[in-house]
Amino acid sequence: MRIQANKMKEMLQLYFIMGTQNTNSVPLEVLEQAISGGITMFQFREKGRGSLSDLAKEELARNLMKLCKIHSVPFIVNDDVDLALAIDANGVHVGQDDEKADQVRRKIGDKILGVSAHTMDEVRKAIEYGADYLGIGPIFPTESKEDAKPPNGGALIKEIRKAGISIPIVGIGGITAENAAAVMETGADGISLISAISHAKNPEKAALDLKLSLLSNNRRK
Ligand code: TZP
Ligand code: MG
Repeated sequence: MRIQANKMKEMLQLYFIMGTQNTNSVPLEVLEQAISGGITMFQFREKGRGSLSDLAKEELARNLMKLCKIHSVPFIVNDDVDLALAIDANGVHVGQDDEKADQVRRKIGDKILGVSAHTMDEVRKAIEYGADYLGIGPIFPTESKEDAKPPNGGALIKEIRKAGISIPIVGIGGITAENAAAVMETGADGISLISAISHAKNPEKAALDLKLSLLSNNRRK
């Protein structure tokens, strides 16, 4: 059975994304602290300068996933459908330049499918192709993605909601505890981020602060 939208929205609240290239510390330790701080989902995104490949990548994925399993944190693999299937991850996230979402959906069955979208056209296609959630961004400028588009994600989330589309949405790009509430106010169900946790001196505290900023947003609603 495909994941239900309300359950998906819960998982998206504080969605941490990381690969070896995003930290100078030990990835397993950073993830452990992020989990202590209250992240609700994790994406393994091993990509770009300094990233691992092949067996080393798979081994790290397995170790990070084991940690997630112990703490009941869903584990999503970026791009690499074969890896997600090989290790039986909870799902896959693909961008517009990756394998097409309908093809990924056929391969992964009922696992979670996340799709990045930057236009209303891409949003509608992703939904038609079977996305369980959309990643929309960048909301703010980011240094974690070299080929990132100009920030406009906030406007797109508002447009999606204005069109009456209720699919689970997570915002991405330059999100911090200071601006998280503004992202939620556009109509997002959660925030996803790399550096706010992976580059933090204290990743546990960083995750906690993000969590608190979401809670204070809920109180205002
Ligand atoms: N896609 C759009 S922005 C981004 C990705 C993967 C990077 C987000 O990283 P950060 O450090 O939270 O800005
Ligand atoms: Mg991708």
